[in-house]
Amino acid sequence: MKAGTAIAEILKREGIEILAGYPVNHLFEFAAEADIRPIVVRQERIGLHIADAISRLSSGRKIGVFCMQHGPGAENAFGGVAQAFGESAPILVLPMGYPRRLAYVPPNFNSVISMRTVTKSAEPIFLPAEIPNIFRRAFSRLRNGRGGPVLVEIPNDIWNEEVPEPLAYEPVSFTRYGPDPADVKKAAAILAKAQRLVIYAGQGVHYARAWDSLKALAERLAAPVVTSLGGKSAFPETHPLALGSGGVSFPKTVFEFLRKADVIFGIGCSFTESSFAVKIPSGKRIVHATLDPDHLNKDVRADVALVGDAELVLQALLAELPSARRDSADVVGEIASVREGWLKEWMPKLTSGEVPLTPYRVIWDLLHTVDLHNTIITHDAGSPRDQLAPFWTAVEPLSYIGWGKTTQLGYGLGLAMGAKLSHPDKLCINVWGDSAIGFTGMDIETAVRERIPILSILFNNFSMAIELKVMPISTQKYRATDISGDYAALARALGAYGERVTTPEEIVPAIKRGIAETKAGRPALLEFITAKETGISKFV
Ligand SMILES: Cc1ncc(C[n+]2csc(CCOP(=O)(O)OP(=O)(O)O)c2C)c(N)n1
Ligand SMILES: [Mg+2]
Repeated sequence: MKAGTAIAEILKREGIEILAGYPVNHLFEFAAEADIRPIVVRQERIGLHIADAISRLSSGRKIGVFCMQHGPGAENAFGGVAQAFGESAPILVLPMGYPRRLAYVPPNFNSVISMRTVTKSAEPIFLPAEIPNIFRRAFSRLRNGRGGPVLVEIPNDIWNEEVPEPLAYEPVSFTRYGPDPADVKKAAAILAKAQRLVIYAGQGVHYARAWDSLKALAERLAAPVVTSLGGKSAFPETHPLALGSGGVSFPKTVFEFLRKADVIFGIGCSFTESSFAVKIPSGKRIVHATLDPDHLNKDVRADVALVGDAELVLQALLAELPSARRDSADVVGEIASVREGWLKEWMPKLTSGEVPLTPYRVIWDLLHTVDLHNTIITHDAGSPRDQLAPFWTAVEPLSYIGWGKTTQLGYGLGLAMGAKLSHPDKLCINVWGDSAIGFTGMDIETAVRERIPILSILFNNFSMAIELKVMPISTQKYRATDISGDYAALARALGAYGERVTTPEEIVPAIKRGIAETKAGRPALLEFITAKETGISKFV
């Protein structure tokens, strides 16, 4: 069998149904022959972001795959691979490579060499007969341990070479690993004795599908739960013990409870120090449970470390802890009162009748218009992230795609498209600003052409508002932070539904029209003309 046929057959056996990418890469043809649907994007980053969402929303059970050309395609894909690396998203990246005799000759771009710093592993194919071994290694890395892009470079001169038959490939298995029982005992003792325990849940809870166990532990210990941005929606934010998520911005509940905590239990998180993660206050006892031992004592020192799958860790702790539930009345009352005070302060913005609109009013109206149980939403980089995350109430696991280890403008569109491909029956939304659309906006055409009816919520304030405080002189002297565009018209020109909204009364009706369009199979972009809002919910 031909090398190309063998690779497509391996993908098929691994359950791959979609191949996102940008030509030329001959895998498209071999894969289409094997009934794997191609999604051809308008630029490489978007395809990687689509693959990223496919992996995330299946907790890594269905792997997102992306292919691109050698040279320019691979060069242009670097950003998307780096974003997935920052986010630990397990995606399979399949660049074509220069013919083997030229692959290591400058100035040819060699993906294996150049992307090694942003991949979990990167391996070239030299011998067709090795294809099953190479992909067995690749899928094992994708399915086990902490995620990240895994790259296999396919030289352009290998496609039609022979692979021995029958093809020796069986899908690889998942393996979970759990914590040392001695450490579980120590951790349980600390958690049981804590006076003001806070649970900090990261995206490892999503990958382990440990949502029920997290809830059981929080309820057993009457412990409030904060999530990282990546962990958002791992704990229902309508639960009386929910504090909300921590990023650049966060609800006051997050700040108050972390500040007053005596013990913080991190589960499925890296505790990475980042501008996009809430600061972990010093002087706390830390119990850190993570899949990756490399995360231990990286940015935050752990008093007790638990290495393993979040579900196995939580199950082990639940078995070790006293089975009686602690009374949660006091802590629940305290959370409710802090939240109430905080929301009261924000209510004027959230319900503002101002023109230009405040983005907060749009977010608030959106939150109260959609069916939260059937919605998946993601933010973009910059202000829209910081405006949306504290106020969006995620009720179902994986209903919020949060991110922020690195934050490339334009990431949200591809994520929403990957979400819609994974869940055609759900409303999939990306919320972005007029800077973000500048990066990936042309791929609205991909959403139209590939029948991926997402709802795009755009805040157009004709500015990079978040940079106003950073660039006051350049703004005043040269208007360097001004940008402009008619993005509803752009969406229409690309075949989507596009509507510009300028008044508060039109917000909800426009959202309803947008949703109706998506239900009829057409992507919709609602362009809200907003103020240059720079206020965010933040406490120090
Ligand atoms: C690729 C990339 N380049 C630069 C940045 C830095 N950055 C973050 S937000 C932002 C501007 C955001 O403007 P906009 O999306 O219009 O939101 P606004 O602040 O105006 O509400 C910039 C330049 C980034 N996140 N990603
Ligand atoms: Mg803007």
